[in-house]
Amino acid sequence: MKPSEPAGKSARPAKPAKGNAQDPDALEAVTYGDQQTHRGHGGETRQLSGDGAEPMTTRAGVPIADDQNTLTAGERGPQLLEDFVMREKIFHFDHERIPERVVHARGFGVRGTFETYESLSDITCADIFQRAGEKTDVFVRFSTVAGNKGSADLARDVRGFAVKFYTKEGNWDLVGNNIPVFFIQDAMKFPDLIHAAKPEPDRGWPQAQTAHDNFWDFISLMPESMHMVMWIMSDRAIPRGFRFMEGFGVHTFRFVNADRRSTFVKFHWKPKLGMQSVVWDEAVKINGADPDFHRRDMWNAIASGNPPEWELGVQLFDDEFADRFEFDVLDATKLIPEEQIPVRPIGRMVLDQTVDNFFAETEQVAFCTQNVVRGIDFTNDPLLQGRNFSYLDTQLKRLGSPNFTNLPVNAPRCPFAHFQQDGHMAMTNPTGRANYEPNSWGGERGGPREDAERGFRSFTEFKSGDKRRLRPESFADHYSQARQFYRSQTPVEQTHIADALTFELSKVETEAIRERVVASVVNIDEELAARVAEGLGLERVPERLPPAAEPRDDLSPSPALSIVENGPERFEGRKVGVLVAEGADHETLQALKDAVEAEGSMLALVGPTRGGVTDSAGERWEVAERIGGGPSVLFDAVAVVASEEGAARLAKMPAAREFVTDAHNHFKFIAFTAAAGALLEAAGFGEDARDEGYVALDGEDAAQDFARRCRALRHWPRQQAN
Ligand code: HDE
Repeated sequence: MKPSEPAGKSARPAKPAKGNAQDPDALEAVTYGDQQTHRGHGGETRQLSGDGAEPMTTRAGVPIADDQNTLTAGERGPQLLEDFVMREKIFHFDHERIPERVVHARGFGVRGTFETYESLSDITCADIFQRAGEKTDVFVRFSTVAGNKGSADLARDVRGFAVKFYTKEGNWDLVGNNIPVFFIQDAMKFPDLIHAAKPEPDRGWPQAQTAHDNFWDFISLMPESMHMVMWIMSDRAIPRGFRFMEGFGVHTFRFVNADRRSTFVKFHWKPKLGMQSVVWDEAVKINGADPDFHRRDMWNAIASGNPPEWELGVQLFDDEFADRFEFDVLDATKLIPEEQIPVRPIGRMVLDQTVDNFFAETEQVAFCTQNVVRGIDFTNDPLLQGRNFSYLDTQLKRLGSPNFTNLPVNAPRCPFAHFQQDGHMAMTNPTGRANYEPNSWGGERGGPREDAERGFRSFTEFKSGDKRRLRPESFADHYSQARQFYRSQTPVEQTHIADALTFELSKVETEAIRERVVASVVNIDEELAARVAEGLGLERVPERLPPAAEPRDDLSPSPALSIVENGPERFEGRKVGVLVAEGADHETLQALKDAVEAEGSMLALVGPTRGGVTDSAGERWEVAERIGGGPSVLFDAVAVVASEEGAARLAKMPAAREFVTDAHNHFKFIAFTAAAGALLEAAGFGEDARDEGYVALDGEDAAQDFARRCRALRHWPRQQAN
């Protein structure tokens, strides 16, 4: 394999053009050479000269003289079977696809480094956590769950957050999500859950959406899913980008130290840029305007030298806590509130490299929950145990060979040696005489040996019992934490949950299903159920579904569960979209750019053409998006900078009016020059309709004030005022 190239090597650094922070992915200057490979008429192809390029070859390494025309007998004659160049090319093309992942098909992978803060040798002997400052390569794949590989990024969905650590003692895969709980308690129900969420089998839709009968039918009959349902109806399911998401290992794992002492552990990833989500209407529109919004956001952040960063934190606890905790720590539909066990930061991860090739890495990366290393172990969580079978199994189906660990993205970066051999694409067969053990061949011929000292040993835990199919009683409470989650949200977020439930259930055609879900919600919060019932036009709130265990009312709210409560302190890493017209005021544009960049954010101009605009001082600014192609949903905050004449022109453009209308409806901060007022008015936001989220760019510090205000991300009082 080619050694991995440093970040940004393939994507050229951004041109220092004013006002446009986007990496233009500049092309090298190209010239048309005189190396014409056409043969006769019709087959004419303009070739780039490709100075210094290596010769193109077949897969057998034979240089190719003509990549344009098939071998034929005579100018207009039949093609010849002997044309191995053409046959090989088509043969390989025919086999380019592999099965997409049955879940998490749409993903985006990036590379980076994990750095350990301090030695954790007292709690785990995992090599990665022994030395402060230890750096470990990682590969991370973010994903949505329900949609196909080509679905849109902003689906209302859980996001996968899978991390492969290439440690010095083997690969450790922490295959998590951006939500700390799961729908089901037993892996046995996973195929049902996914079937219900995916397109319905007779009609083949909907794509990447849970807003349909089958999904809600299943949910209404599986009360254990209701805690997770609160999360997927919340803003967590429509993140602003991967960079703004938390990640969770979900299950309770074990750390095991050198003395074989075990500590329970739950893993958390905390984004340095803080959490952020979009609003639903915005998500729907982003899917149309830029279905690749999340992957583009990540790519651009890395290419522009702003790699995203997360802290890895752990909640550590012992048997005594597990016994006294209100719920079973083996139940993946429950979390441990951070207020009960604080998250202790143990390291940081910086993702600073895009992949060289999407298929080779992102598509072929094979995460396996079974990949744990010495010092990290499983618990008896039935979901985790089921996953340990599924992930290995699924790789064979997708990658087609038990040798998938030979692929560079999956291969350990530490020495490895075993007697496993052969199979499709065997590349690392043992080389000595022995391919079995025990053997009496010495030295290199004898091959590897077990290592009782350094080898992985399962934590010894005594368990016995009758062989039965039984859900533990301790898993029976399905509603208490759903209620705790809902009550830990701010009113703004509670409204989003009520709206999301109403939206999703409105798409359900069968009234009985709609009612059954609301009947289940009654167990969580009656007021929420009443809001949804009203939104659906139900005559009354249905009788609650009888719960398996009475929901508790005594769990304290957990502020850590709210996104709005835990907003970032800075506007860093965000993007301001500035709607401009020719002749926009130079000073204002410059002040805005300086202020936004001082916050660590980017400014992108949206103008009449991609050709750029000239400001009042005659200076040329690059335009990142054409009006109509760059709606305000693509930005975190917006500004309108235009002269009177320019604003009058903008006011006549539906896309420009919509730019402002959407920004207003999505509660964004809106800065504007006095002259731009004409556009605001045309969009229906005359002076009387403007709230505190509007910032007039009139005074000396106005631009700075705007940038500071943007730290709140959205002007939520506008939502509350509606
Ligand atoms: Fe997965 N899951 N899962 N899952 N999962 C897969 O493995 C499965 C679950 C998660 O970016 C599959 O390689 C079962 C929980 C992520 O490549 C498959 C159960 C959590 C990814 C599979 C679960 C996850 C997957 C499909 C119930 C969060 C994407 C392709 C017991 C902790 C990894 C593949 C990537 C992928 C099975 C539940 C996260 C089919 C049986 C809980 C992030 O093996």
